[in-house]
Amino acid sequence: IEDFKGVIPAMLTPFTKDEEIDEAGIRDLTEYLLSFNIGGLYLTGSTGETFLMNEEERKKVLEIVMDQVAGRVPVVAHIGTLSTKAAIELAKHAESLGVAGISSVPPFYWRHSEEAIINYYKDIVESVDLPMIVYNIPLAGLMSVDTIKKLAELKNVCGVKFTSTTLFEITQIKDATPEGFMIFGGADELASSNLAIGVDGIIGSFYNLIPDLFIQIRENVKNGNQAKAEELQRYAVRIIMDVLKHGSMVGAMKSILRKAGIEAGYSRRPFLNFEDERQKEVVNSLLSIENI
Ligand code: NAY
Repeated sequence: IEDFKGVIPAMLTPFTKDEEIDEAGIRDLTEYLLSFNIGGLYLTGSTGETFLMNEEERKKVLEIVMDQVAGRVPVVAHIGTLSTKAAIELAKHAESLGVAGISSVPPFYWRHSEEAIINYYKDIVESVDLPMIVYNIPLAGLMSVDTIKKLAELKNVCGVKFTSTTLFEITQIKDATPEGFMIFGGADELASSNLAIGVDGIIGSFYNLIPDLFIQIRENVKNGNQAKAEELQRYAVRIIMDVLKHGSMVGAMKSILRKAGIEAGYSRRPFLNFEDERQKEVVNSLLSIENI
């Protein structure tokens, strides 16, 4: 897991037009992403439309990617779901495939108590021998720094992926957790800032679409050229906002990638796919930005 760092795409899951798992597309997209200097792949997370898949499908996607990657970069599998029992099954399956680690959102929807949430993570990490990256994201109910601190005390909880558009909590988490506890920035809008405050890596959706731009941002931060990193980040934010304004972010990104000849496939409903007239609008707005 120590090698899991830098720019890490939260990989899209290509589906066919009729919403089946698109094995060829998954393999193509994997190869495309591996052609950049990425630090790993984060599988079946929000960007991977994980909650639109059943458990068998989630396993299948992971199997295909693990086979295609063949050890070239570390893969972390998001195994989170509403039921501890199901999450453990996914975790064991991921372990059998040789992933570098697992990750999970807290169980959401029922607004569980802190105790139930901690038990959820505890039960998972005790059932496998894999590092766990806790996935803290407002969509699943943002956990407090104090809860993260408690989770960090569990065996094998090695880090947190913090997806928020505020920065200060990352510094609080750093202060509250032991040296070496890994922190991943999850908001692509804040990539340069997250890197500047010393996150181990950035995991996000837009590293499927414009990985090179974020790799350059990281290089500039690493080389002490923060001003250049900020300039590139401003450009990235324009692209992000322009894609987000269409809604159905994953559908919009896939539409752009398809147009660019990358077999990223389609999204599952209710996400929109922008394959009609609106595809032009999605793609054109991006192209007009590129000319700025
Ligand atoms: C995942 O599991 O797919 C992620 O890590 C995604 C993190 C993303 N957050 C959400 C809510 O999708 O990359 C970000 C996000 O799409 C981006 O910052 C644009 O807002």
